[in-house]
Amino acid sequence: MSDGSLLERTRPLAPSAAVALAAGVAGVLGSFAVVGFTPGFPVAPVESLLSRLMPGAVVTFAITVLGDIGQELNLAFAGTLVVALYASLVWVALAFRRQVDDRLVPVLGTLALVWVGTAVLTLNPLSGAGAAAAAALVVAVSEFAPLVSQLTGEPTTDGNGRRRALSALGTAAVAGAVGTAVGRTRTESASAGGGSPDTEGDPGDLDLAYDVEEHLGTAMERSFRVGDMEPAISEDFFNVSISSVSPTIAPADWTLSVTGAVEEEFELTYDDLQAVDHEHRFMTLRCVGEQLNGHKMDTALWTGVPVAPIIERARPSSDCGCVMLRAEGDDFYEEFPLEALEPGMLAYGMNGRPLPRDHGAPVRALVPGHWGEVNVKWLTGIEFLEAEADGYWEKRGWHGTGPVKTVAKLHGRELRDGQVVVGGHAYAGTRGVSTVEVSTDGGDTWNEAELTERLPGASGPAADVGGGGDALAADAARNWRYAYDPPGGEHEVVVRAVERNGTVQTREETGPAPDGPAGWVSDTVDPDAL
Ligand SMILES: Nc1nc2c(c(=O)[nH]1)N[C@H]1C(S)=C(S)[C@@H](COP(=O)(O)O)O[C@H]1N2
Ligand SMILES: [Mo]
Repeated sequence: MSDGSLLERTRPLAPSAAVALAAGVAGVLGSFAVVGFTPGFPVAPVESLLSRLMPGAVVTFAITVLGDIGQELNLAFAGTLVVALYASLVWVALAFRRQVDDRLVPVLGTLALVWVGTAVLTLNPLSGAGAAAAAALVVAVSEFAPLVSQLTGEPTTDGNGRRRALSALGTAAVAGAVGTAVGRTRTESASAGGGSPDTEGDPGDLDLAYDVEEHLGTAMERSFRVGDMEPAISEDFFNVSISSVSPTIAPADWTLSVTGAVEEEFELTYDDLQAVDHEHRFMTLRCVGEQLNGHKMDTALWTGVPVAPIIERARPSSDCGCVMLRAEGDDFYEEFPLEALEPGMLAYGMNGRPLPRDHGAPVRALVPGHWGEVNVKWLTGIEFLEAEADGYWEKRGWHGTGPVKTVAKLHGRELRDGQVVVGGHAYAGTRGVSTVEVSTDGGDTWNEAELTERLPGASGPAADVGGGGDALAADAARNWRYAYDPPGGEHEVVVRAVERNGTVQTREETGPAPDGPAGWVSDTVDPDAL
């Protein structure tokens, strides 16, 4: 039986498709092995492109109805597209095999096509090499496996197609498993301090470990733990980004450009930021797209520098009083009043460690009392505008550039000494929470909950510069809890926060779109189920 016989030429379609598909999957995991979950991963640009092209209404539906699953589906779809792309490239390489009678042709063809395809997608030759090598390995095994069996005298012809397909699948499975394992460690090292593995979570890097430890200790003391609720400082800080794969920016490569309608345009480096006095601030972030009693509201101790001196140095010259923050890494941008940015900070530390990659390493903006979206991560530009403009989310129909809405969440419940205890977090941005009221009869009667002391105010050498030099945190949530004798059977617990000026949290319910969820959180509590 020689190559190029009629039988070889008319080999059934299915095995080739299986080989192409297996090679496609191996290709994706091969690139993952080399670059991990970083922008070099070919699925990343496809996913970003899909989210960018998606009509605002579809994105809003996904956010409000599907929640995080929407983004996961998008990522899975992007992955499928890349597998399909690789499979078609491999298919082309396999088709050549029918023209040119050489087993190396589809192997080399796969190498070249997949490498170029990935490099075009990611501009990352290394990622392309990983993808190409893995895909070509699968093709090589499928090409040479039948030859090996022929040499060892096994019966061939009938089984050839199936053998090709099976050996391809087997190779893809092994390459895939190795690729996944190696890629995970790659992702971890990329996540460390914005790209340099050496700085991974090393508090010493911030040169402030002692202060921070003390602050975090205080925050833990000012926490209530009821059932599943998180303490004052979140252990699992939420994550919202337009791309599933976070940009990777090493501190040494980072610059911040200050441009636009200003007297002086300039650029700052990471070292420039480190050279000026820092401050620590407890601040809460809340996402406009979350559900009313959702978990996209968290508090951390942030370390960085006040924005005010940067604005002063630039000397804004337009009447607009508006500013655009930009992140080149994921092409995100948000516009909002300059006034809101003035008391803000540029953070490079979070809870005593370098800012994690997924939270915007090396530097993000923090805008007190405003919805999460204007707290731009991977910040690379502050542009002072002549006229107002829409941000990324506003172009998609959201209104998330204003102050956060007030909310009291119900996240914990338990039985303690025969009493029901409920608890949660209350937040009113910079308006502050003065009391939280709880009703255990569906809203007929109200009782005052216990509140934790407010978290400490900004500290560190720059604490006064940002206007945050008060003794108490200007923009941090507080914990509440309320214990009561169970009324017997299921009952409706309703919670509402009262702001410092006496304003009671709005009762009227609205969904998250377009300007954040409103209403009182209400939930059924069944003491017998606790
Ligand atoms: N560059 C960039 N910054 C961003 C986003 C983003 O997608 N890209 N998401 C915003 C949104 S919608 C929110 S709610 C917060 C979430 O911050 P976190 O992921 O650190 O919790 O980041 C904001 N900053
Ligand atoms: Mo958000």
